[in-house]
Amino acid sequence: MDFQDILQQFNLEDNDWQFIAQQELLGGHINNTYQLETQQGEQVRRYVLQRINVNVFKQPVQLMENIRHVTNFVRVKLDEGAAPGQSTLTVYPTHDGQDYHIDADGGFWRCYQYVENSYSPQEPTETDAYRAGHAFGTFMSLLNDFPAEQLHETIPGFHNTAARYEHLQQAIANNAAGRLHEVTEEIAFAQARKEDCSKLLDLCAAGEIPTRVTHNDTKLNNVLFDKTTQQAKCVIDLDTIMPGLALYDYGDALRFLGNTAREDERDINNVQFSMPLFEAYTKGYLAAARDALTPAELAMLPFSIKLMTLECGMRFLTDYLNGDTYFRIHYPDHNLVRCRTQFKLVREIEARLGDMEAFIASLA
Ligand code: GN1
Ligand code: MG
Repeated sequence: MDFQDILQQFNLEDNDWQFIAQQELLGGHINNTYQLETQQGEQVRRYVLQRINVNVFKQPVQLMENIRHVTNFVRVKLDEGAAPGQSTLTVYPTHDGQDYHIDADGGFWRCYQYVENSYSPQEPTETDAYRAGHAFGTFMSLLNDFPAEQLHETIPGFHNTAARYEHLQQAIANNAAGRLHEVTEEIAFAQARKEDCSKLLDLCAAGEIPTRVTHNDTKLNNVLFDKTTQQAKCVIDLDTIMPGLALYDYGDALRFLGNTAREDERDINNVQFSMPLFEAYTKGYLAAARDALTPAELAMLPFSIKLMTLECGMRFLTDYLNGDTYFRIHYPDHNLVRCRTQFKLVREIEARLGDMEAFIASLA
């Protein structure tokens, strides 16, 4: 892949630059991400070049339009001083003013400014958790008056857990990869929780919880921290910004952050749910977002963690049954390992729902 050639398509600060280095960033499961370094006069500048996975994101042009709208909207508010210390992603246009470049093989590329002096915590402390919660809560509040009708639903039903359950049933019926006999226990686990899958959808349909503009992929590594201040400063990975529920973002964040092990830990004995990290994240989130939330949303916070974890586990299981066509894997049973960590975590969360509810009530 000639990264230099692709970078040349974008209108960077200075068009007279020398290519220095490239490095693949391997964190995500969907897109291909590369960090590129250039020399511009005295300055070294870094960029993030991403090839969007168009098998997953079937409407990449609309996806970029969403990102353009949202980052412009957030930038205006930040410039007005709405959230000191926060920044947002910067998309570079191409020389002909597009937000993307399509290469000769049909590869769909975009270019972001690299967020300098940043990191994402690998073993988050309670302080990190509080700050991540505050950053995602702030992000939601900043988008509270964003005109949601301007957003394209680039993956319809992304967090529609009932639909995800049906996808799993289809995968079971098809047994495309011939793996059904390996996952009897996991299937029974999901089927025993079928009724949970429609709970938030029903509350939404009944008008008890509102649709908002949500991030939909609030893993801890989607918020960057500042190396100097250790504050959370930039919410990234805006690919799934769509109309959704605040509870999806809150629940998904704790699905990831609350897990004491990695998302693909093979030894499920290491997979536990951390109450201290839950408490810290929740405090930070509510400090920023409480005023925007309705009583029904507040009441469902603990349940949303369970639901998002169950949903993610079902998605990994579905992909395993389908023969790994969606998530990038690094070994043959990777999706099964991921599914098992999620289902173990669901059990852990179920055992702590009452404690979590009591904690949230104690904050009121
Ligand atoms: C995918 O690619 P990444 O890491 O941002 C997935 C999320 C899952 C996550 C599980 C578009 O996110 O929904 O929660 O993996 N993104 C998409 O780690 O499906
Ligand atoms: Mg993502």
